[in-house]
Amino acid sequence: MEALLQEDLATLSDLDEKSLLESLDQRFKKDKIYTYIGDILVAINPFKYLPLYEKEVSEKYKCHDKNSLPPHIFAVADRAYQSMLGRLATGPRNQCIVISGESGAGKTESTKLLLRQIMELSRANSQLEQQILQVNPLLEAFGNAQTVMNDNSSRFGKYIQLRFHNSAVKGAKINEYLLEKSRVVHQDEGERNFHIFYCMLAGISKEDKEMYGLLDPTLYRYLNGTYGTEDMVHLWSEKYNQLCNAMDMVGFEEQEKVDMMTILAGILSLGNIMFEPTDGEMLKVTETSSGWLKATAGQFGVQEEELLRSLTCTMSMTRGEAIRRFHNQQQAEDARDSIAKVAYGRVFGWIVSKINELLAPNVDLDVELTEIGILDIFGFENFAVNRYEQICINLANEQLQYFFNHHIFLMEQKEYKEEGIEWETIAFKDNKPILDLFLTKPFGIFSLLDEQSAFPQATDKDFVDKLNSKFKGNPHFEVVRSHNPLFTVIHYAGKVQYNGSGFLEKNRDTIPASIRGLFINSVTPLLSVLFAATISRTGTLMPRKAKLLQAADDNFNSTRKQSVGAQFRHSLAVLMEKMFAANPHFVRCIKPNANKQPDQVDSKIMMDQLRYNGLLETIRIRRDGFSWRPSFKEFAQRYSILLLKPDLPLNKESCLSILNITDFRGWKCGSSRLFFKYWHQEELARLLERLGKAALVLQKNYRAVSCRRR
Ligand code: AOV
Ligand code: MG
Repeated sequence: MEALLQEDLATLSDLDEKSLLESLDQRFKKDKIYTYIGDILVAINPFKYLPLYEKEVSEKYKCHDKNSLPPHIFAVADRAYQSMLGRLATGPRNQCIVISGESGAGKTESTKLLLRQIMELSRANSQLEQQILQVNPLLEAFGNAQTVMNDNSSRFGKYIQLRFHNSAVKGAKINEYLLEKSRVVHQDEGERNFHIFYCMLAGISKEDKEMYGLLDPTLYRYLNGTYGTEDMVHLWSEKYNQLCNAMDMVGFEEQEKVDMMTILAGILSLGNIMFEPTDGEMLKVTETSSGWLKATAGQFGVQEEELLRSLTCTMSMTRGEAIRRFHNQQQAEDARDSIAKVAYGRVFGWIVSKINELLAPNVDLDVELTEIGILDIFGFENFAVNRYEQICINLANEQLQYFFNHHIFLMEQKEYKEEGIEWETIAFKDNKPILDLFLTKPFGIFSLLDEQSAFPQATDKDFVDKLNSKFKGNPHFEVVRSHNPLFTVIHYAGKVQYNGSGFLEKNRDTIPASIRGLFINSVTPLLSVLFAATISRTGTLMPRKAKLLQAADDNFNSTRKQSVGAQFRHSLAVLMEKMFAANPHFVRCIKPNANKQPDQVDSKIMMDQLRYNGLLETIRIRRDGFSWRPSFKEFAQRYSILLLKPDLPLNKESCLSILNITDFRGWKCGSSRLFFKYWHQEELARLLERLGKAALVLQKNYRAVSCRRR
C-alpha cells in the first residue's frame, strides 16, 4: 500500500501496467492528482476544485527542494525558472515546458497555473505581471469553444514565451497555431461557436446592443439558433466583463474594442444571408434576408451593393481582361461563409499581434534575454466526424510525442552507446513512421494534399484515391471502402477515421480578390487595416500600402500562395527547432474519464493513455537511466568551486576529484561526459548553496580579522 502512494514512480523497483494504473488510481482517490516520474510530472484532471493553488502553497514551492514537498505543477515552474537562472545545472538557459495530453486532459489549466507561478517567482512589475496574466482569458474568449470533449476546448495552439533579463520578466510573446476558423460558420452537434459570441451577447448593455445592431441570439444561424440557460447567460455576462477588463489591462484602445465588436456583430448578421435565383444570371438575397444584408453592410462599413456583388459573383483576370462569373446558390453560400471565416481569423490574428506589440520587452537591443516557453496546443482528437482541422491537430500531437520520445528515449540511449555505458535498451513505440506518413516529400499525406490542391479541377475524392493507392499496405494507414472520401490513420494515440470532404478547399483557403478589395475600402478602420495587411507565418501583422496590395490583388488568381497545410507544417518545424534548442520540462496530462466528471476513474480510458504516452517505459528509463549528462568541460567549469580551486583543468580527472568529495552513488563516467540521475542535479545545487553560505561566513570572518589587524 505504501508503495502505491509513492510520489515518484521512478523509485519503484517492480512495476507493470496494472500496478502503475493502480498506483495512480489510489493517489487520485486521495486527491493526489500529481505524481512524478523522475523529473517528469504526471497530472490527472480532477474535474473539481482542489485547494492546491492557494497563496501559501505557491510560497512553499518557491525555490524549494523537490523531495521535501509533494509533486506539484508549481514545482515544474520552479524548476524551469531555477534552470533558466542557471541555479540548477549546466545546459541551455532557455527553457521550454511541454504540456501534452488529449482533449480535456488539463493542458490549458496547467498552462495558466504555470504562468501564474512563474510570475510569482520573477519579480515582475505589477503592471506587466497583470498584463501577462490577462493574456490567457483574452485568448480563450476568442480561441476556445465548447466541444463534446471539453467545455473550454482550445481551438488553436499557442506557445507563450516569457522573456527575462536575469531574474525579472521583461515581456512576453505569443505564437499561435492554426485557429479552427470553420467553427465560426459550423458546429457539430453538442458543440458551440467561440465563447466570445455568447459572452458578447450576454454581457453587452442594451444601448450597446442597439449600437452594434445585435438582435435576439436565437436568431443567428451561426449560433445554430440556440443560446443558453439563465445560469449560463449569467456566467457569460460575467466573463464578458472580465474580458473587457482584460482588454483594458493589456492595453487595447476603446475604438479598437468597438471596431472589433462591430465586426463580430457583422459576422453574425452575415451568416443569416440566404440566396435565391432570379430571372437573370445573378442571384438575389431572399426577401427575409434583405434586412440582414443591409445590417451586415452597415456593420462591416461597406456598400450594400458591393457586398452583394462580392457574394454573388467572382471577377477574374484572364489575359488582361476582367471576366465576371456568376455564382450558383452553393457558391454564394460558400463565399458568405468564407468571408465570415476570414474576418474572424483576421480579428484573432490581430489580437495576437496586438498583444505581442504591447508586451514586447522594453529593453535595449544589446540586453540579453532568456526565455521560458510554455506550449499548450489542442490535444489529440477523435470525433464522430474528423475533418481537415482534426488531421492538423493530430499531426501536431504526433510531433509533440516525437519530441518527447526523442528526448527521453532516443537521444539518451544513443549517448549510452556512444559513450560506452553499459545499458540494456528500453524499447519504446517510435512514432517516426507515422510522422513520415504525413510529412515525407514528395509523397506524404500533406504533399499529396498540396499537389491535389494545386489542380483547380481535383476533388476530395481524387485526393483520397491518391492516398489509397499510395499508402495501401502502410501499417499506419487503412483504406476505407465507402462512397464518401474516407480514410483511416493509425496514430500513436489510436485509430482515427478522417472524412476528406472539404480537405482541398480548406487547404487552399484562398480569399477571392473581390472580397479583399471590398474590405480594404471598409470605413471601419480596423477592418480595412486587417485586410490591407498580410499575416506573416508567425502570425504578426505587417501592414503594407493598400495600393501595393491592390496591385497584388489584381493578379491574385494567378499567384499561388502557400497552402494552409504548408504554413502549418512550417510553423511546427520552426517551433520544434526552438524547442530542440531549449532545456525541456514535460507535463503529461491524463483524463480520468470521458464524462468530464470528478471522482471517476475509467480504467480503460486511463490505461489507453498510459500506454500510448509510453509511461511504463518512461518510468523504466528514469529509474535505470541518467537524465543529466554534462560534458567533462561543462561539469568541471561549474563545480570546480566545490574544491575551492576555480582554475582546475576542464577534464575528466578534475571531474572525478570533484565527485570524490561528494557521497554520490549511481553515477557513471563515459568517454566525454558524466552520467547522472535526475536527483544528482538537485544535490549538487544544494552543495553549491551550502558552499555559498560557508563562503559568506568565511568572507565575514576574514573581514573582521583584517579590520582588527588594521
Ligand atoms: P485541455 O486544454 O487539455 O483540452 P483543459 O485544461 O481545458 O483541457 O481542462 C478541461 C477542464 O478540466 C477545465 O475546464 C477544468 O474544468 C478541468 N480542469 C483541468 N485541470 C484542472 C485542475 N487542475 N483543477 C480543477 N479542474 C481542472 V483541449 O484545449 O480540448 O486539448 O483542445
Ligand atoms: Mg486547451
